[in-house]
Amino acid sequence: MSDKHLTAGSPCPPLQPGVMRIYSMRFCPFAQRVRLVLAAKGIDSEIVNINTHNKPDWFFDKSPLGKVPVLEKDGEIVCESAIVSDYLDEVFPEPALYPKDPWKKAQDRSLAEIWSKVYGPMYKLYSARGDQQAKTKAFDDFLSGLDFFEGELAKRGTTYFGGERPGMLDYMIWPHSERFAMLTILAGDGCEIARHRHPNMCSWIDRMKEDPAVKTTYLTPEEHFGFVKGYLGGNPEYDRKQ
Ligand SMILES: N[C@@H](CCC(=O)N[C@@H](CS)C(=O)NCC(=O)O)C(=O)O
Repeated sequence: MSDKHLTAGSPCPPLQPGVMRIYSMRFCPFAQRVRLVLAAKGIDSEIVNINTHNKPDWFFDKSPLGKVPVLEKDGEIVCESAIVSDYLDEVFPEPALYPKDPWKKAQDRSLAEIWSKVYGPMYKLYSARGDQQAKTKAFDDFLSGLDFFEGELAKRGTTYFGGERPGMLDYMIWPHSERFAMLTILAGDGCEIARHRHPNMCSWIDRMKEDPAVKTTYLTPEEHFGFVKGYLGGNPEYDRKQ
């Protein structure tokens, strides 16, 4: 399947029986979560990219909220990145991405929700543009959100949130973390995370970049910036290769 993003007017590609299809978008961090889980487990699937600014009408039959990612199989759908990822983990148990202990598993799922304390302010920083006060507030909130994860990693005393290898929580929070390096390009000097405040998170980022699943979905800060710049200007370039 071509990785071109389908827009209004594009026909829906025919679905083959038994094939798992993911509706995705190259720059969507939530769709990237699912693609990371697929890569970590070596799961075969078909990726159909959707232009989320100009969606084909039929996409709303797949995704009532109109959002990617969506998993479709034999005409049935499941949406929401965390739910799709958990489904994949249950059906393809190797390698296990969650702790066996139900309490610890529930805690990791809570942390994946708490991650919005990091990416919420990040999105505000994207849209603050020239408003210095909004920018400072968003960046402070972003750093405070990150403090929580810094403390959690220190408490666990492991390289990854998942232990000695990345687990589900690592893959749920990686896509936004991959975009941290773009913040300086987007919002200017000073908008970067510093090793003196977030030493564990900085080392975690370095180690995650070496993970084979991360490598398969990785985009550079410049590629992310190119998309976000177009998005903020009302003209996101979904298909552009840098
Ligand atoms: N909570 C959803 C968020 C997904 C999401 O926000 N996807 C964006 C792209 S990054 C989207 O499809 N937006 C299109 C729209 O809102 O119309 C998840 O985790 O799957």
